[in-house]
Amino acid sequence: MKIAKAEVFVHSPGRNFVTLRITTDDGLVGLGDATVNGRELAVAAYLRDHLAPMLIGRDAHNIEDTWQYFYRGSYWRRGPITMTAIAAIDMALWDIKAKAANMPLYQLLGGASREGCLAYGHASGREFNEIFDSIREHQEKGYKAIRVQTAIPGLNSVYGVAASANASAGSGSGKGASSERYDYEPARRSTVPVEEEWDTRAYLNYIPSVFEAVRNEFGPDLPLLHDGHHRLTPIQAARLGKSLEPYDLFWLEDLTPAENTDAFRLIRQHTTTPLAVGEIFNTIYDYKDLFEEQLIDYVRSPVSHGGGITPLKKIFDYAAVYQIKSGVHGPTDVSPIGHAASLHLGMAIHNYGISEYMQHSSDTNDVFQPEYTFSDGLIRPGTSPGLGVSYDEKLASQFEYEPAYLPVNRLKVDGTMHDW
Ligand code: GCO
Ligand code: MG
Repeated sequence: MKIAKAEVFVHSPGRNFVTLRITTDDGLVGLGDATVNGRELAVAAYLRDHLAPMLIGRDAHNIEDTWQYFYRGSYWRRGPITMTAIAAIDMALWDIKAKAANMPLYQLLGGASREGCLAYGHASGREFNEIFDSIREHQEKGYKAIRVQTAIPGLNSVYGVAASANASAGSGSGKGASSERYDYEPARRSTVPVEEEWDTRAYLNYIPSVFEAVRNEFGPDLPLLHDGHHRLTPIQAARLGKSLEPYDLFWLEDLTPAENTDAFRLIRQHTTTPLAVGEIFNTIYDYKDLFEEQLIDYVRSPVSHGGGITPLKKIFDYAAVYQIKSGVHGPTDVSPIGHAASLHLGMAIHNYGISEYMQHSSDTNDVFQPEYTFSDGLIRPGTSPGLGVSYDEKLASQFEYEPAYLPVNRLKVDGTMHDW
């Protein structure tokens, strides 16, 4: 089963996605998600110009060897662009192998360890009542765990907070729904990023009151999560973890800039709030010390940014040694192919924890036709062979790529560039 074709598509059904399609000489097709939000064309070029020609003629069955060939063989290892490109190849080859075996992918990865994968949704609001409504809306849609993000008094806009109350989760429909989603998850279409302001003191002082209000309104049972988006220093993160302990969070995510993993030692000394990190990590080496010193509780890497199914399975197995679980990144900039890949892996591993699941717009779903379903808090993969996702190239080509960027932050007090 030789690889005959490797094509790269960059289109924008709802938002920008980079998609790899590998076809074998016997006609099997595998899909890979190569999307890096705001840097799409860099991955597309890396794949199209450098990796795709080397794929032609390789045996599509030899997934481990192909992964090592691109990881070890390139000399230039690691990094989000490289690893996302390799991840897309890996995903597509697993899709093909599962189709050749006539099985949904999770069967090849060890079979189902659970009925479905617990998912959390995103609630947000500008003030308490809006947050409560958004939580209720998510509960009505079936979510059993909810991330809560809030506006901060004195700041114009805060990343991760819906611009309007009706821009939160939902199935959405038509192009209007897609553009609303841009406000919610602000990768705005523009040639330069929008600039937002940030004030850590205001954030730290305000946030405990939000979780106190949410707990008073919804009681002790609802699992609540929160994302810090890398904006704190280690001691500020420690303070946040400690101040939120009375509200029993499921996790606090990305409190400090991710490259300084030493920060977790300090944070961990001060708080029992569980910690999640890794959505911008791309190899096992990013996690090694965090695992061995038991400094985190959840691994955030999705298949698409963690190098593929092949290495992420190893990362999860390594995490299991330390009772650390998966908590995979699942925003809308991970395409349905990437979601499906993480989902199949999540079905199979023992140490599954939770997945983020922001629902895609109808334009996105029309192009990718994902088979997975969401109900009663769980996402379930379909039953068809492979990943259970397809790609309608003709429809996709109607949505042209347009540059879109995450916002950048400057400190409100003096305009200094701040961390993501
Ligand atoms: C999350 C995130 C996202 C990312 C975005 C980057 O869902 O937890 O932090 O909102 O910022 O996916 O592309
Ligand atoms: Mg995050």
